Amino acid sequence: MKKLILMGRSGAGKTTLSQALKGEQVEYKKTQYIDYEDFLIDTPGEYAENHDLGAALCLYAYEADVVALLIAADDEYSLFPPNITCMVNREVIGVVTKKNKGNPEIAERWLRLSGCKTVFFVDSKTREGVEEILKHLKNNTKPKK
Ligand SMILES: Nc1nc2c(ncn2[C@@H]2O[C@H](COP(=O)(O)OP(=O)(O)OP(=O)(O)O)[C@@H](O)[C@H]2O)c(=O)[nH]1
Ligand SMILES: [Mg+2]
Repeated sequence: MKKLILMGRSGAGKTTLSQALKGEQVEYKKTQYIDYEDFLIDTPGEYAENHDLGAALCLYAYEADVVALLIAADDEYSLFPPNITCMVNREVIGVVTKKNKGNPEIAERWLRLSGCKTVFFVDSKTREGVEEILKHLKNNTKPKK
């Protein structure tokens, strides 16, 4: 199983997605610090929202095999600049959360503009699309050390 780090603004749905990926009950819990457990690294949205803290996210990316950039379908803007994925030498996937709300196509376009080649659509509350991400993490073979 590849290790995944979740990045995105506060409220994008990182913690809810991590609960769904782990098969836990979905319940609101504000992320106060970088939460490093089993195959998931959950980060507080403030790290993506603040330029200086954003540098820490780049460093944490090296602790993971795959980086996920999250945008909710009902977000009004994207925090991620074009081609930001080149900041890390890890696979970067895009995840559109809250896929049954707002405009998932626009969120997908923002993620692709930022450099994500693969984009998943999820609703972590109903678990739609969650299995596809798990399959993606299981299918990829880990690079040899
Ligand atoms: N319907 C729906 N609601 C979601 C989904 N993901 C998250 N939410 C809701 O959005 C709110 C914020 O979700 P969180 O998972 O706490 O967001 P976060 O990105 O971890 O936020 P920070 O910890 O502040 O960085 C919660 O009320 C969730 O229930 C989703 O896929 N579908
Ligand atoms: Mg959180």
